[in-house]
Amino acid sequence: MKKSIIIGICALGLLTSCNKDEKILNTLNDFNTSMEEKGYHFGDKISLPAEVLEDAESISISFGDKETNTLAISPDFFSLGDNAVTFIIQKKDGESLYQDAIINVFSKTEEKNINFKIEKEYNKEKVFTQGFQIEGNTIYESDGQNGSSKIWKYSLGETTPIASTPQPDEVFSEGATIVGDKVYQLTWRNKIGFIYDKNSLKLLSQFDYPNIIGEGWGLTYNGKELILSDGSKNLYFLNPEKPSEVVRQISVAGNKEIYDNLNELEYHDGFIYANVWQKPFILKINPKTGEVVGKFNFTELAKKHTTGDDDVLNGIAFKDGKMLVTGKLWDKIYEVSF
Ligand SMILES: [Ca+2]
Repeated sequence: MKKSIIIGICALGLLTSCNKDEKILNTLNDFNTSMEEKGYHFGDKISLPAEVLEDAESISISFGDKETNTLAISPDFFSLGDNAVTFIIQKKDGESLYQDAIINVFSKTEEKNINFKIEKEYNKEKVFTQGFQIEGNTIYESDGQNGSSKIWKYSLGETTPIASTPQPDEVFSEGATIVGDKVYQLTWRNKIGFIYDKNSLKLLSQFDYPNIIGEGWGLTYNGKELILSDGSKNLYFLNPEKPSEVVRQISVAGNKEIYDNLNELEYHDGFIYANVWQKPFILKINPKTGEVVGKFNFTELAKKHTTGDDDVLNGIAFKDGKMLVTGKLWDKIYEVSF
């Protein structure tokens, strides 16, 4: 009889403790969910509800490979955009509680809508535009899809190739950019990039992707580093001499919005311009922080060409300070001043 009472008390004790733990975790989960839309900015502190704090000896946030116990939104731990983390509550009784959460970090200032004017339009060969750049009056373009991928160049407004190099059938071409007297070109899931002679577009060599990069999407060059998008919210900076290593990376977000699916890119005058896949927007991004400072809305232009999932806005180049924009399977290039 005595034995069963003791067991009964223990079980009751455990149950109370279990209920309390569950309540703490539910409160934490509700709090984190409520903060997702509002998000945080760098420098903010995470003010957890009193119920979460009262039994805690310490609370840390784990990112898997690193951990912080300051509850501060520091760029040393958090990136712009969504961060998948685990809260670890070390309780005063020695037990630990774990709760997964998404913490969104947004840029402090709101991205401006950039006013623009369409000055001119040029005819264009309908190809699956994945990489797009101009030097002088010559367009260098990477054309995608398995079985018909190529790198080619032609004069703006023309459709006759000056030079063209096809890829093997299993290669799906993606972003491309000019680096000195060479052209670098990405592939989608082949995990290799190609380097061509800019003049002849003859293949010179190829390179493997850094391990962290699963897919190649957009590519540009800031005069020192290649900048690569992989369809996520991240942009990767690579040394063109050692393109199989990532030098650094940034994540891209605006004031209220995370932008992933970053696609075709162009570096111009201190900023990165990026298409967002299947969206009629071009973002202007601070290359140091990843903050979106401005946004072009090309909805009206996209309406003229976009009929499905494939024929979307995708192609940014700069010619004499004006932006050239086009899309996959579009038969026009537009010259835009802003
Ligand atoms: Ca481009």
